Amino acid sequence: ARAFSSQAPTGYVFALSEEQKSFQDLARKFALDEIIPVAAEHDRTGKYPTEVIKKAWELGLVNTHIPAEYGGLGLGVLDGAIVTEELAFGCSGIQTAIEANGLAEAPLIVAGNDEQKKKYLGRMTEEPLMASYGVTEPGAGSDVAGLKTSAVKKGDKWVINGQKMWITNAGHANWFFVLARTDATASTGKAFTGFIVDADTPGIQVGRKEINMGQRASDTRGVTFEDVVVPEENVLGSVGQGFKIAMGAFDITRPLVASGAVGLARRAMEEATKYSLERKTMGKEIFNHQAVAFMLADMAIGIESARMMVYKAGYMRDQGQRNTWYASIAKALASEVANKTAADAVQIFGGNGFNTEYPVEKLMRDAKIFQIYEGTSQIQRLVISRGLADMVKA
Ligand code: CS8
Ligand code: FAD
Repeated sequence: ARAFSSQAPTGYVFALSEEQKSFQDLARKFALDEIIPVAAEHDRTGKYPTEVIKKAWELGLVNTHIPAEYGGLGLGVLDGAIVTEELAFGCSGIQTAIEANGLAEAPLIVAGNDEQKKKYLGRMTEEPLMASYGVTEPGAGSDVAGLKTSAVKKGDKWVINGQKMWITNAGHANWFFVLARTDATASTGKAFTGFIVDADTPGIQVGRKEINMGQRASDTRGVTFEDVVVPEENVLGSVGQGFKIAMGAFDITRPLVASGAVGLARRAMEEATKYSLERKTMGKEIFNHQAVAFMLADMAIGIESARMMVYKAGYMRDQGQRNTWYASIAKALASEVANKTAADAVQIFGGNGFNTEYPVEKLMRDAKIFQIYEGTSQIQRLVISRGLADMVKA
């Protein structure tokens, strides 16, 4: 029997491993040296951060969860969350561009066969390429089952027609994951199929870069598919399985999106704390007005709790446990913490907070999307409340 020792953890383990700490240090240094100096400029111009992504790719900070047999580092979701928090601390627009690769790759990790993984994940580790996850459409975002893009089998090929909207990295993608309806009458769980589609396939038209409120370094576009021919070998999993594959991807990426929100919130908290220790009113630093100090304390409460949920949701996925419910809790919580923290940081900066010369107005604009993409806060609550009903029924 194992001897009980105070060194041997018997319950929850809250410590990061040495490897996790070294990734955290690497990503933190990268954010400070390479992201923060250029973030405001990318925000202002909307220029895609190709150079930053290339450098991050060289250091292994992109595509972190591609398995080792396909050339990646094979990091877990929790490991990825540690990296993502640091990148988002630097700029969540640049972090989203990087993480959208992880989202495009997730359906392949969930359901791809060896050939598909070798071909499409392998190339991501050989060159700094981008990829996109194409599910949302102009008429269907929250209601994935309402999407209209269709794929019809013709001989040994599939022909895709339809329109996708809000696709991150679309203007730079080498390939797309595309979810399309393949059965007009089957139930949701059997009606859709996931495809890997090379971006240079004839019939694909990528729209203009959308001008968004925040995360302006990231590239978001509509994509039209007109008689796009895809070979049978690019069907992911089996025909009809696509909805579950697309949802399964979120089990990996919602904790990571939540982690991005934590990183943004931590940046806002640090900026606001520094500022509050310098700015004086009524004869003292505003930090020493309790109304201000308590706003900062609330930021810490939110950030520490949200990070715990991120780590738990990531850890569960890494252990092979179903984490959908926890991923939704992490995503809903972290995105709300990010929005409250960024708005309060602007408040603490006063008039300066409203000005583009200071860093916090960008954080407030960047924060909003965390409550919308990868499932809105309402959709997370739908998942969470349905889970509650299932628990009571079980
Ligand atoms: O439609 C679902 C939903 O999640 N909607 C939100 C959509 C969303 O999150 N979109 C994000 C797009 S990507 C994006 O924004 C990128 S942001 C930029 C990059 C950022 C950096 C990473 C829903 C509303 C939750 C559910 O829809 P319903 O139509 O009610 O379907 P259900 O009845 O729940 O499910 C149908 C079948 O699917 C199975 N299912 C559901 N969830 C899962 C998971 N894994 C596996 N299978 C799943 N998680 C479910 O069990 C049903 O199967 P049956 O066999 O029919 O019983
Ligand atoms: P709608 O679904 O029309 O929702 C409108 C409002 O109604 C929301 O407040 C919503 O919460 C609420 N609502 C809807 N249904 C319900 C319900 N059943 N109960 C309660 N409230 C409800 N998608 C991709 O596929 N790939 C990407 O890479 C990608 N990147 C994105 C990047 C950006 C910058 C943006 C803006 C979006 C991106 N998206 C992407 C799409 C994103 O996931 C959707 O915008 C999001 O899921 C919401 O869908 P919608 O915009 O159609 O809103």
